[in-house]
Amino acid sequence: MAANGDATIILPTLNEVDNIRAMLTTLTSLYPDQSILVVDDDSEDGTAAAVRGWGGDEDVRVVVRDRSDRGLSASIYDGIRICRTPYFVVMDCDFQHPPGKVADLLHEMRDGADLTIGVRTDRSALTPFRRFSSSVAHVMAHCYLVFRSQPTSRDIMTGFFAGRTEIFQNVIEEREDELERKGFKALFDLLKLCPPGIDTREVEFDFMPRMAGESKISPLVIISILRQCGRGGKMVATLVSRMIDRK
Ligand SMILES: Nc1nc2c(ncn2[C@@H]2O[C@H](COP(=O)(O)OP(=O)(O)O)[C@@H](O)[C@H]2O)c(=O)[nH]1
Ligand SMILES: [Mg+2]
Repeated sequence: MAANGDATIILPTLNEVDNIRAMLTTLTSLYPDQSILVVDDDSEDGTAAAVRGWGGDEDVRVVVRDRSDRGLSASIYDGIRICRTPYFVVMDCDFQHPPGKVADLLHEMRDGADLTIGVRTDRSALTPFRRFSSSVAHVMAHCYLVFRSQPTSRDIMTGFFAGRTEIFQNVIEEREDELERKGFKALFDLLKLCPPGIDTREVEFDFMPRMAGESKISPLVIISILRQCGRGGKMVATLVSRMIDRK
């Protein structure tokens, strides 16, 4: 990636062929100097081929991951790991995170932030059950972060955030064993494991409805969050999963 911009926009994808071209067109027109890295989990629908055939822009790359290691968080960590710009931005490729808001995240980063979190204000695009489970998961995660004296946020469950690459590449390398690679909420792990004194900021945005396709997030996301809450959380998550399996 030879872009002269200072950021890489990381787009994790799983079966997003109906969104990816429009997202690339939008991002490259808004941010022509920045790099775009699509981290695809070997989608069956041709998402990676769509990126390759998109127009040959050398600042738009796709990495296809091995199916045996499928996972949203794992894709995000791998994207950050190979990022070559001072900043990175993680966002969905389904237009739920407004592309125009990337500029606001990067503004905070250039102003000295180490981590800038996109906080969802209007969540009406979520079903009531998703809203409820997201709130419960947020409270659990928030208590855990406060207990460990780590930075927290008004929206730990968001998938829209920007970070200083060097800091988070170190976290991912040095704390690899503590990352929940199969999880959905990478930001929670990064908040848990980052140096406690980092400069963390927030930018508000309205969470939009998906442009096309369907959500891949399991309604049992709460169990996955529990798994991210230390040894005790993992034990409870295992118990709950067994109870559900028995039904
Ligand atoms: N690489 C990868 N991307 C994923 C996976 N699951 C979801 N995604 C992508 O992550 C983003 C958020 O997923 P989505 O299903 O929209 O979650 P929601 O917005 O919480 O309903 C989208 O761009 C998805 O294509 C996965 O297992 N691997
Ligand atoms: Mg989405």
